[in-house]
Parts: sequence; structure tokens; C-alpha cells
Amino acid sequence: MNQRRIIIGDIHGHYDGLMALLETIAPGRDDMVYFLGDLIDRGPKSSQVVEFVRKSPYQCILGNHEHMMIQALSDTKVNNEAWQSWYHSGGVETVQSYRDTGIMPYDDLEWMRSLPLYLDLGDIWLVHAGIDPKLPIQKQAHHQCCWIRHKFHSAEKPYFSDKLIIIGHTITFTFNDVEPGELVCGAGWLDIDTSAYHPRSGWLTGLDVDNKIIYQVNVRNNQTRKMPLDRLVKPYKARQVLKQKTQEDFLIRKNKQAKLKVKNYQRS
Ligand SMILES: [Mn+2]
Repeated sequence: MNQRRIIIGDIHGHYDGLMALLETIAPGRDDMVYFLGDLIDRGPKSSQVVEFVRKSPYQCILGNHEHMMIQALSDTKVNNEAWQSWYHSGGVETVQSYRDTGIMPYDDLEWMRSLPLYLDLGDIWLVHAGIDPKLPIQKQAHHQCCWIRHKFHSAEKPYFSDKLIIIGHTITFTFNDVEPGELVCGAGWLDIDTSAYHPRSGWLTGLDVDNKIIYQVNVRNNQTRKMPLDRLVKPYKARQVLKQKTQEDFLIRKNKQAKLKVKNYQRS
């Protein structure tokens, strides 16, 4: 078999699911595996996932959850506001997993700080959330690469003419007409975050980009499946954008009318 490049979406602490997925994919010595970030939070075994990925020969990019953890525990003293927002975004389960394993997180934090925001594989470009369609690559920082959603998804033209951007971060079934487990393809991008942790889904996805094959394991019942990419991918619907835009326009109009009323009232 030729060398395969396997991309794995948001794991969120589902270590057992990850092991089952890798068993199904069975990466050989020549294969490469890439992780899209969000190894941690919400699921039960974040510390184990980080340990595994750190010790593996594979590459990982930074997700917003690793970024939150770094912020929360920066300078070895707890940053209260950042701690609160991380803790309530699934950090509580990560703290518990470090207690369970007895591992101190400081080496892991160092490793997380060293993770790149994106990886360029030539024909494929990996980033956790997406990028700002209006900014050059050098200007893309954490809050774009790790957090962006609508502005990136709704872009009409691909950012790159010669590279497919593969992302996680946004749960695919939160897009219009997408079932749990399905992937979503927009203008120049493909989202593979099928949300292992969410009770509506449970699917953890690995994509063999060279052979266009999807491997999935469901962390709720250990079901595994393998199928061609085109059977499981849905197009990003432009009408979702239109709907939201109309809604925004409506709110802006309403707001203007309200302000006008206030002005008229103040005048009278
Ligand atoms: Mn995520």
C-alpha cells in the first residue's frame, strides 16, 4: 500500500475511542497521522489522549480547548477568569483525568504551547477551526485559527486555489440538513468534527485523504465503519447563510427603527 495520510478530528478525551479508531485504520510504518487539535475536555480520558499523542510519531495542531487550558494555567499560577471559562467548557473532566492518572500537567502544557496553528501538507492544509477569508496567512492568529466559524464557512470562494483546508471545531450536524456522523464540505474546506463527545453523535472520525476513505468509531457503542468519503459528505448549504443574513438584516432594521423612535421621542 502507498503511504497514507490520516487526519483525525476532535477527540475530546475519548481515549478508548481513539484506540479503537487507530486499530481500525491500522497505520503502517510509512503512514502519517495528523490530529486537528481538541484532544482534551468533555470526555473522560484527556490526560491519556495527550500522553499518547505526545509519545506518538504523529503531528498535532492547536485546538481552542488546548489554548483555553494554556491560558487557564499560564505561568504556573491559575488565571482566574481563564480558569473559569476553561473549567466550564469541559476542563473539569480534564482536571479529573490528570487526578486519575496522577500526571502533573506542566510538561503537557509546554508541549501544547509548542503546537502549530496550522500545517501545510502541500495539497492539504490543516487548521483547527478555519481562517479569516480576508486576512493573509501571516495575520491569522489564535482567535482565527482556533475559534472562527461562520465567517470562514460562509466564504464564497476557496481561500487556496490548490489546497483543501481540513478543519474540526464545528460539529458537522449543527449545519443544515446534516446527520450525526456525516462530514460537511464548503468552498475549499472539509469539516470532519463529527463530535465524539456529543450524545446525539458519538462518532469519532479519521480520514484517509489519499484514498478518500472515512474510518469512524462510535464511542457510545464501539460500532466501527469504513466507507468512501463521497458517501458521507454533505455540501455546506448557502441557504443557511441567506437565512442568517436575512435575520441579521431584520435585526439591524429593527434596531434602527427603535433608535429612530427613541430620537423622535426625545425630540418631542
Ligand atoms: Mn472541539
